[in-house]
Amino acid sequence: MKKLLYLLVTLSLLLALMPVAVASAQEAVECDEDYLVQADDWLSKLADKYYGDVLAYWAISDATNAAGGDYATIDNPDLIEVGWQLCIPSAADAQALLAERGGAMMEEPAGEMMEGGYTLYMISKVAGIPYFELNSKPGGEEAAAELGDELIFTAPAQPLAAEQIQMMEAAIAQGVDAILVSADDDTALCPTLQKAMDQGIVVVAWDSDVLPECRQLFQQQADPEDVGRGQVRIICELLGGPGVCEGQVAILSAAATMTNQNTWIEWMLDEWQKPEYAGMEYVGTVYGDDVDQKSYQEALGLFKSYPDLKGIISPTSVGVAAAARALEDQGLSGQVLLTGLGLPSQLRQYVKSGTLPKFALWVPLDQGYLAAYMAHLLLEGEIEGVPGESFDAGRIGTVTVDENRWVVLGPPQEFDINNIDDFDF
Ligand code: RAM
Repeated sequence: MKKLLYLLVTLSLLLALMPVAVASAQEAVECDEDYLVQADDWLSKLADKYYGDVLAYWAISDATNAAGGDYATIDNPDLIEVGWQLCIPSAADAQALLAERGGAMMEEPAGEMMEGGYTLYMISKVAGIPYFELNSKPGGEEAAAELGDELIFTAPAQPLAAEQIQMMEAAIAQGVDAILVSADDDTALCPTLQKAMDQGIVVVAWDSDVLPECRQLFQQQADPEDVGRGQVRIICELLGGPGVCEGQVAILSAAATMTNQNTWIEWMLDEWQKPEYAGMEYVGTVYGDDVDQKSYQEALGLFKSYPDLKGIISPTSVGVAAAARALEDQGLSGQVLLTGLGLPSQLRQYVKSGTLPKFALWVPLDQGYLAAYMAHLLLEGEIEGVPGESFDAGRIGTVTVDENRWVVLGPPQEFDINNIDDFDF
């Protein structure tokens, strides 16, 4: 057990806002226990274990940050890493820390935690995907900066609805103004999102939808029918063209619960019924969960299960990059043709080597921007999110809410050897 001087860590915000309160919050606290973070740990889970209250996670976060030395520095309580050393204060100390923090936060009216703006909590499917972190995130931040909001961009360590739920519950407890989610599951998130809406929190789904009753609007990247039909059209083109294309073709998807991939696949299978694809045999879909290694292994599995495989469609930025690598590692480039949805920056080399002659995407930076813009306008009451409503979305221009309460970004763009060097996202 280590004795340490604790300086309450609502830090600069409070220092600026409440100098008197902060001065009085200086006190000595002890780490009742040191805790090393294990796989699958979450601060709220530990708070539940030690204090019987998932919302007491701030006490662990604040005490750990104050502890210094070998203890971790927690910038975002939603993201802790295996091996980090945490300071677990006694229940009494934890209560005192929460009282200080709660009291301080209550000084700020809900919805006005940041000066002059809203707090937008934007969550993607899983951490570590360039599509999200190098594109959707800066897009969301760009809109938030323009509109005077704060955007917190985060993601679960694994592509699991249970982790998204836990993170969103914590965000609700912290009093965010809007939740923007790319869903790992269309139904499992619903009770949490409905609770958020009941509390007046704006809910916008983006990229991967939830059931319509669980969000106000959905930022749809492109018409899913165009995306799905387009993927089958492209693989047929790569295998000889309509009426000629033939051979076994498989789909390598993300996770089986992910709405956007599932919707695209429905449209692919519908397109596949057309007579011009009669020679192409759909052999099935495998799931790489939007995790690189799993996707790579699933691609290898396909090569093994279907030695005569002629084509793969991978409608996920993670899957398509992993499949391209697997094809080249196995010397199958050109023998099994690949298309999918992915980032030009990740796929350029495979277009040039002929492994992936053509693929599609929209501009994910714009997707993040539009989603944040929509959340802001709902918060301002400038839009209600009802079908038929048109509004100005900054640099995107005028957009319209359709009958599904989707706001569609635009048609997908196709990339091949002729234009791949024109795109750097
Ligand atoms: C992955 C994710 C995302 C999808 C893109 C195409 O990054 O699955 O949801 O929109 O691929």
